[in-house]
Order: sequence, then structure tokens, then C-alpha cells
Amino acid sequence: MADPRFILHHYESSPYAEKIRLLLGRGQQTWGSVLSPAMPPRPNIDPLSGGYRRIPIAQVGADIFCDTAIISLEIAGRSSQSAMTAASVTDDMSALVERAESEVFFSAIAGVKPLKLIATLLRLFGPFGMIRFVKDRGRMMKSGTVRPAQGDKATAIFDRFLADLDAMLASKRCLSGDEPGYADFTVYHPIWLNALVTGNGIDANYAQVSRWYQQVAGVGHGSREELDAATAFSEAKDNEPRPVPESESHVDYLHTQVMVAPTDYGCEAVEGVLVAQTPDRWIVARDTDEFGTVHVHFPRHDYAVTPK
Ligand SMILES: N[C@@H](CCC(=O)N[C@@H](CS)C(=O)NCC(=O)O)C(=O)O
Repeated sequence: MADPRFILHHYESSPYAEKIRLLLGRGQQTWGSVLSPAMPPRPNIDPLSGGYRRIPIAQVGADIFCDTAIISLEIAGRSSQSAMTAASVTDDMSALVERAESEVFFSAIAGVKPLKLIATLLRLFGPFGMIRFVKDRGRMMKSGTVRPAQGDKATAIFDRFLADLDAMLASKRCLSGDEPGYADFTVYHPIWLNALVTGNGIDANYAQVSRWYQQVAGVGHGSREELDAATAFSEAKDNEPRPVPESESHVDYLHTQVMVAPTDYGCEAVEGVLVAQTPDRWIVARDTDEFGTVHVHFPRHDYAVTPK
């Protein structure tokens, strides 16, 4: 049987998914796209992941990859390009990259004027969809542990980020060198989100950011083929999970029933048997009636394992 293909479960307006779509472009990959709703329930992926609530999620046969930290490792393994994973982020970039996926990500939306935000949400989801979306995200953040800045504070965080990025790009074409890589895609996606929501281009005061933004966008998404959920399900059913990597020597709860969940937001847990723990990931085996055994991979940073 042919090797299972790389499938991305995502929605168009998801910034973290845009980070992965660009990594796929940089790696010149051919990939299958399954579109998910922008909020749970997600019938295309919930049965495979076991309830991890965030997007994107990647799938290769009966292996399911949660979080862009793990998905990028999978793409890097399929591509001959360097600078495709978090490990490539140099020390001088790491603070900026870290900010992009914490306070800046939330500020990219929280700093937008309410009327503008409502107009965008109405355009994307319609009136009922907008109400459902706002309620859903409110619940998600309430049950999480992060408390993002709002209003003017958020606007200031976002502006300071653009100014710092502009200064950094004065002496280099991209954060990852001459060509965009993991650091660039990570810093780019909250800016992309803000542009999507406001409908504005990059502020003309930030000429370096403008120049760089065009270059990153120009990477494209590789070769994307739309699939339906039934095709993704068949790939899970028709394939066995890959052999698991060797675990670290002392692992709590190995081969026992556990729950794995993010610790920041969207903290819904996935239950299964912990079958591997390596420095970069946990792998949980789920036995399902529909697909047989699937393995769900999680990063360790910002996630926790607890016994069931
Ligand atoms: N650390 C996660 C964060 C992913 C994330 O926050 N994704 C957003 C969409 S861009 C999300 O899942 N929001 C809630 C939802 O879509 O249900 C990653 O790197 O994948």
C-alpha cells in the first residue's frame, strides 16, 4: 500500500493553520486539506483526535499530530529544507518568537476596534454564527489559564511588536536568514490574523515589516488537494500507527491510561494509553471502533499528562 499522505485539518481563517500552510509551502509539499468548522464540534477530526479542541491538527494514516510545534517536526521530516522547526530559532530571535505566540497572538484580535471586529465576524460567520463564535471563544478563554490584555493595552502590545520586528529586519532579509523559516512563519501568523480582521495592510511606518511580509506570503502553500472527512477516516482505518520511538528511561504512567491536555487554553483532555514519552512529545494510543488504534502525538511544552 502507498505511504499515507499528509493531511491538514484546518479552517481558512486560522492563523496557526496559516503558519503550517506556509511551512508546507516552504517544504514544497503536496498535501491533503480537510476543512474543519471554526468552532467545535468538529466531526471531521474529533473522532480521530479524541477531543483535542484546537486547530490545526495533522494526520498521517493512523497518526494524529496536535499543535504546530509537533506538526512542524513532521513537515521538516518530509522536506529537505532547513529551519523548519522551533529548534532552528536562534537565541536572539527566541524572545520575539515567544511573544508572537503568546501576548501578540491574543492582541492581534483584542486590539481591534469592536465595530470592525463585529463586521469581520459577521462577514465570516453570519449573525448566528457570530454569536456562537463569540460565546465559544469566551468559554474557551474562561476555562483556560491565560488572561490576555484587552483594548488599548492590546493595541500597544501589537504596535510594539511591529516596531521591534521592523528594527530586527533592518539588518537581515528574514528572521531565519535569506529565506523565511520557522521563526518567520511564527512571527507572521498573528500579523496575518490582524490584517485579516482589520482589512488593513501593514502600517507604512514599518517598511521592513512590509517588505518581509510580502516575501513570507510569497512562499505560498505548496500543492494542496481538497479531501472530504471520509477520505481522512479511510486513511486512519486502512493504516496502522507507526512504530513508536523509544521512551526516556524514567516515565511516569507509561503503558497506563492517562489524560493529555494543554495547560494554557482550549484545555480539553484526550484520553488513552501513554505509549511513548520522548524529549519532544507524548504519544497516546486510542482504541476506537471506527478506525482501530490511532496514536495521538502532543508536544510537552504547555501540555500536561495526568493519570486517569
Ligand atoms: N499551541 C497551539 C495553538 C493553536 C491555536 O490556538 N489555534 C487556534 C486557531 S488559530 C484555536 O484552536 N482556537 C480555538 C478553536 O479554533 O477552536 C498550536 O501551536 O497549534
